[in-house]
Amino acid sequence: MRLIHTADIHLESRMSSKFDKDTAKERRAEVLSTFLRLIDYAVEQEVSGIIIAGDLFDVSKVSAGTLKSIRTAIENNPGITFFYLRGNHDTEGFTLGGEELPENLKFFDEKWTSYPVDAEGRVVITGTEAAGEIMRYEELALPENTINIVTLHGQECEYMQQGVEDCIPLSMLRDRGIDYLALGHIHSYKLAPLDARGVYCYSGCLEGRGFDECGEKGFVLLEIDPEEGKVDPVFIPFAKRKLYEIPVDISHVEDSVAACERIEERLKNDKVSSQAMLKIILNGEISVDAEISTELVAERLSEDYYYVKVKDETSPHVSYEDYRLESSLKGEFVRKVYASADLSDDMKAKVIRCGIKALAGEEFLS
Ligand SMILES: [Mn+2]
Repeated sequence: MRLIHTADIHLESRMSSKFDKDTAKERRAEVLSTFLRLIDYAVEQEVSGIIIAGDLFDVSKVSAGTLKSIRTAIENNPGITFFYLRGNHDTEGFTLGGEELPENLKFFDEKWTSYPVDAEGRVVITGTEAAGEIMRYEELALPENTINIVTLHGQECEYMQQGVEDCIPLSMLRDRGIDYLALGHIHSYKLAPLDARGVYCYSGCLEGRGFDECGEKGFVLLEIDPEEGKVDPVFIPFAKRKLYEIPVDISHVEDSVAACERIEERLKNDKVSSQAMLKIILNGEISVDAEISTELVAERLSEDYYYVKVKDETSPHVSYEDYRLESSLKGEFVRKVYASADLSDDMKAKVIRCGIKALAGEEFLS
């Protein structure tokens, strides 16, 4: 038997502070599309159930279009049961509007609720939406002889802690008969032992929604053998796009074109897909005379990659020796700043970089 464990899809997430308007809009459609593709995958792999361990939605008001797409996908696949545990970002979601809910959509509430997955009841999914309440852990009672999957949404902690929202105290879940603890809330995949019998796992999100969610994203496929009493979790990378934050050292580079070449070389070496979303951090020491435009670099790289953002974290380097004998105004300026006792070396370099640009008649930028 197969189950899927997913979480933190965050449908309809605005992402407006992360990307430009058009990219955010396209990304919202991609997140929904990937979730629907997950259901197609479940059909192909003959998966019996999909556990959604919280944060299916990101906003309190879900658009009718998104709700309808999800409802239809659930209704069209009666062979798959959807176990939907609401997280801190979810709202009433489907229950709004008073329409009858699909039979293959199961909810959890404040109390522990259990659902058998197979007809014989050998595999049972149990969950509560009140992960932060200590009482819930004291009440948990699971049979010894079934495969017990428990789902919760919150932050793993060793002990119950004050001030941690939706704290999941692992110490209270050990030796309670759990085979697989399907968690949501943390957006990166993590699988670790719980006790001698079981493991706990965060599936992570399905798609990265910003550069704080870089790397491989996907879900967990559970291969379950009820005869042997075995649960085998496998992480399946599934995101349409990967996000990367890549620091590139552009020391001694003099212009934007050369900077692009250095970056492209790095991206080719790292085998970064043209479908990726990239945040390039320029670092290293560059000459105060160098002319590097982050806008131009981003624009050029956008020809080859889906989305590129460039941040300049280089530090200016001044070869004072070059200016020592220069009789121009520029030489005089550099020598004056260099001789200043009140400025740090870094500040001197920054002042010189601005001054040289101003003397060249350019905008005073930084
Ligand atoms: Mn989340």
